[in-house]
Amino acid sequence: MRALRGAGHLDPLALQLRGEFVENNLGTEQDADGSVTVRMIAQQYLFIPHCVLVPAGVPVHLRITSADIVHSLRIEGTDYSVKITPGNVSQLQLRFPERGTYPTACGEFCGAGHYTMRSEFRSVPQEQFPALAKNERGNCAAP
Ligand SMILES: [Cu+2]
Repeated sequence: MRALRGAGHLDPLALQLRGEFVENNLGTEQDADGSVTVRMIAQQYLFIPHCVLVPAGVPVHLRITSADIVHSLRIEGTDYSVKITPGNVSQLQLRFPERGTYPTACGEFCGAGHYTMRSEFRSVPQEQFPALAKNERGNCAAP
């Protein structure tokens, strides 16, 4: 098991290069206990991945960091909201009981493109969530 990084030890400029938030580690990962972990990056003016596929009704552990400045992720129609700061991993426990599309938006004014900084969670019945191989990550574009 990899050592946990302490808060403030992520280099925002090196997210694509090494560590937990490299590109092929983003998206939805199935955990052994049936829950899932979602890793995302926020940056001016988008969330990566842009669309996150999750199974309905299971615990979702969100881990998100920023590549530049302070943002926040708000999930519309829910109470879920989390502040995202560069150098740190913000965590949030989510659950989407119903199938559906949950639009998200940045809740922290972050510049000219702030109002276009949107993404979505797509919750599908568990049996429609694709079975992922070990080390595979799911997203809306997956078959
Ligand atoms: Cu923002």
